Amino acid sequence: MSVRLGFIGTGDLGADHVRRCANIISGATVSALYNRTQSRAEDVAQQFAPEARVTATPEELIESPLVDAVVISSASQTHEDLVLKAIQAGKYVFCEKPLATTAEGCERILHAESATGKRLVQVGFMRVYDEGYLNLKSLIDTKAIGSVLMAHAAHRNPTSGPHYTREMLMSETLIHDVNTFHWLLGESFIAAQVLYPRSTSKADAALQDPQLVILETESGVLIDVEVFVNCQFGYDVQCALIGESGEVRLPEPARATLRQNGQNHTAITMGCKERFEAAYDRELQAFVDGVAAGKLTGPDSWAGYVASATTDACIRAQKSGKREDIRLIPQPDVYR
Ligand code: ISE
Repeated sequence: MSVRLGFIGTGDLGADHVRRCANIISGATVSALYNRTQSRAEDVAQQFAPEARVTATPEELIESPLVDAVVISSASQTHEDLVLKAIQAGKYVFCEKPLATTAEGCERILHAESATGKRLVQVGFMRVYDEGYLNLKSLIDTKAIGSVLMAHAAHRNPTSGPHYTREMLMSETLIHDVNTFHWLLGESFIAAQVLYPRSTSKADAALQDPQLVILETESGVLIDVEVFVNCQFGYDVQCALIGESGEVRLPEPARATLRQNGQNHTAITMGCKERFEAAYDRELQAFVDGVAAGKLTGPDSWAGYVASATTDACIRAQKSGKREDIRLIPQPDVYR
């Protein structure tokens, strides 16, 4: 039987998720849509799922008997409330990152979900489904480079748009790298520091773009991440880990090289939807399969909490200019 999905938020990424669940994911049906601007939800329904019901409120969608599971891609500030409502309704929920805008918000979700005795939430950290990252993970897990000592990463976007704030560099962008290292290394972080290189003239000076984040893990691995959201040239994600007996490096996405006019070109993707297209397909397939089996397997609320507790510390470090400690609450049993 097909899993009937209700989508809250049908903006750019939300509409893309509707498209993939209607056309690509097996075992799923798009049964309901909600968007703050209703006409947008109607257009997306028209395009990909004409049979789906467009609801007047997100609550109506969550409570609808037509919906088995909820997919949230609305604005980050709405996530916590909507996830809590889905948990209250006893429904599985896929929520785009961040799980909540603060670690305290994530804690409220951890409490509500763990009180039900089972996992209901999957967080949209799509990189853990990317083939290149999965390759890194298996090399690290099989100790191909021995114990990891340090890592270098870069997270670049071509442009950020006028709405982007200094804090969002941490809570919306860096958060992916934080979750990636949490998953790759299987450990959390104890401290964060933020350094400011010379700012680009191609973004508002108040953004202070780019920034360099230093994270320290529980076992002492040091990680530097360049976050640069107005690099101009592409959506570019880099990651290398150095161990006692070697280095592992994230491969570039497979793209043919073009030799022409005395040059050798390889295209760089320009956005996350293109760079991580296959990973988005796999994460939603995993969610639908998890709902059908009654057991979710993707990134859980604990991963969402660790990521937000860490980016909260980075935001404190942006302001203080100091090394900020990261302290986590005990991990509830349901996430072990
Ligand atoms: C956006 O929300 C994403 O999730 C992208 O992956 C990230 O690169 C971008 O900086 C965020 O704004």
